[in-house]
Amino acid sequence: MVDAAPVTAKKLNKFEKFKAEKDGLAVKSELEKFAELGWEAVDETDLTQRLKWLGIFFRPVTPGKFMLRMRMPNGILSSQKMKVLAEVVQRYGEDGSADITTRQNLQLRGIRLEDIPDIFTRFEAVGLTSMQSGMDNVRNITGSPVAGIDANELIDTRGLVKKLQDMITDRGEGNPEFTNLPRKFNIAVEGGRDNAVHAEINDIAFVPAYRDGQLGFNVLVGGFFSARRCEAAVPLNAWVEPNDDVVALSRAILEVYRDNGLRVNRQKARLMWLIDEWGMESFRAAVAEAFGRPLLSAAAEDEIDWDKRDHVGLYSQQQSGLSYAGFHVPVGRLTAQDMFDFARLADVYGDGEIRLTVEQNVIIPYIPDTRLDLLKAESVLERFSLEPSPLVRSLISCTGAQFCNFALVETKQRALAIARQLDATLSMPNPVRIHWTGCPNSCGQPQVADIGLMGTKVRKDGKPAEGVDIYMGGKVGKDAQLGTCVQKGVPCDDLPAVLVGLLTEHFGAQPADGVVAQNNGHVQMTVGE
Ligand code: SRM
Ligand code: SF4
Repeated sequence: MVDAAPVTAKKLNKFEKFKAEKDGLAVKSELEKFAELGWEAVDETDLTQRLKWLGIFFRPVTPGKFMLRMRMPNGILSSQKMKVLAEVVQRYGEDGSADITTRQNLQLRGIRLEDIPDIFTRFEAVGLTSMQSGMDNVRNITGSPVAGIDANELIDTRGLVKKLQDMITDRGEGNPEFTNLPRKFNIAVEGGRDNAVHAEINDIAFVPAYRDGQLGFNVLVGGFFSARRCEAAVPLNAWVEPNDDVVALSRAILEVYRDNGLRVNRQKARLMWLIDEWGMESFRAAVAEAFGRPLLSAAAEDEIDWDKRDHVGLYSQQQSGLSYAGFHVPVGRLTAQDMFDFARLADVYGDGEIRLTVEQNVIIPYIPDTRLDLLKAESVLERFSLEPSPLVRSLISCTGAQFCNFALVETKQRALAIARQLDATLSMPNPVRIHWTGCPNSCGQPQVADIGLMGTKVRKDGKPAEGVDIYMGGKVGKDAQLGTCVQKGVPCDDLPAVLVGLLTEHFGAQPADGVVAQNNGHVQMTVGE
């Protein structure tokens, strides 16, 4: 193995320096004090950085109104948990809302620091945690949103994902073993045939594969997006049984990364940079050593052989007589009332369970088929449709300028307005996956989209304006592939017309009934329509 160059304290980047001075987890014992002091009096690094170790994000865009990022292993929560989260959001009135994230998780908005001790007490009572959900920690661990209910599933990932989270966070208490990684870290465990979790964009991904007739997981490593570089995960050439070995191997990879990952340049600190520096063979050897036994070589092929499903609509479960309902949540945004409504639907129609998807939607499982007609008559479906129009259906958006200080453009509201406008004008043979992301950090995953839109600054009519770079070619599910940038610097005001062109040329869009085609069959759409 190539030794990583010794890093002197002087060479460490500023994040490494403040982490070395005081671990992020240390602020856990100071929350009461911070609550008494008020946010203005909290040390700046504690306020703007270390609190993120507990999932508490200071928002420079809305100072004093924090974002709280939860953990939802495998995207699953109970109606009881959802009600607690809704109550938290409700107390902040108009400032309170929640977003379903691209890692099948929830983020709460409008939170006041003085309420955090009480909020955490309520979380503990129902088994919720926000521990280690930000900064140099492992993010929410994703799994198939239909684990345990999908008739065609290969491995039920729910228990494994929960065990992984418990290991990494010491059951939500905070685990100092893994609070000082060189950078953020993503793990996904796929148990189905359709790669519902976007395995290819995770630092570690487990994908189902048969080895000598036995079902387990092939392991991929190093997938990530950043402003500087985006890479799909590559095979570790390893296979594990679907048991505690998943946890042990993840621990081994995390230890190797923690102890050897590059910490000088933060832009080159994600796992793939270490794999590049060492070469895959040396990396694999180090992982095997940490694992404590030789790694089994990967199965020749994995079992991902379906197109990716979005789970929106009604579907039969593997349990006979039961169905799950996939509700479309426009750009993932929920009010407190919406959260109470989903909790009620889960209690009244299902068995109290709620699931979230990486498409920022909600699934309610275990609905007796005999109750489906009643469910379909619910007025909630006017907001959260089971049959949304094709472009709105597959729309994803990151947070954007409303709350995120990295954002170069407003995303969610604009994304929704344009998609609705296009749905009204075009007839689409199939849904087209449009992903919006407000800046090159790529939280909205434009590289996995049919059409990805990445916020940028442009000039229009000689004046600065909001614009996007356009990505195309993202393929998900079987043989997933990342898309690439095909057009730079399109002003957002011109975007509807540009999208009509792309949708017509590449995705079979036709003018909707009553809309007149112009320009050689293209639907003409003018700015501000
Ligand atoms: Fe992200 C940073 C939001 C998924 C890549 N991301 C941020 C911050 C924390 C920046 C900040 O402090 O403002 C954003 C918080 C804004 C806010 O107020 O909501 C933010 N990221 C999000 C979410 C909420 C987008 C969404 O609307 O769904 C997603 C939360 C997931 C979760 O539940 O934990 C989110 N972020 C992603 C993903 C997608 C994924 O994981 O599939 C990526 C690309 C994949 C990856 O990480 O490899 C992503 N976020 C980033 C990066 C670039 C990382 C890098 O290596 O450079 C940053 C910036 C950073 O870490 O320095 C970032
Ligand atoms: Fe913020 Fe940029 Fe991430 Fe969007 S992509 S949430 S704008 S950091």
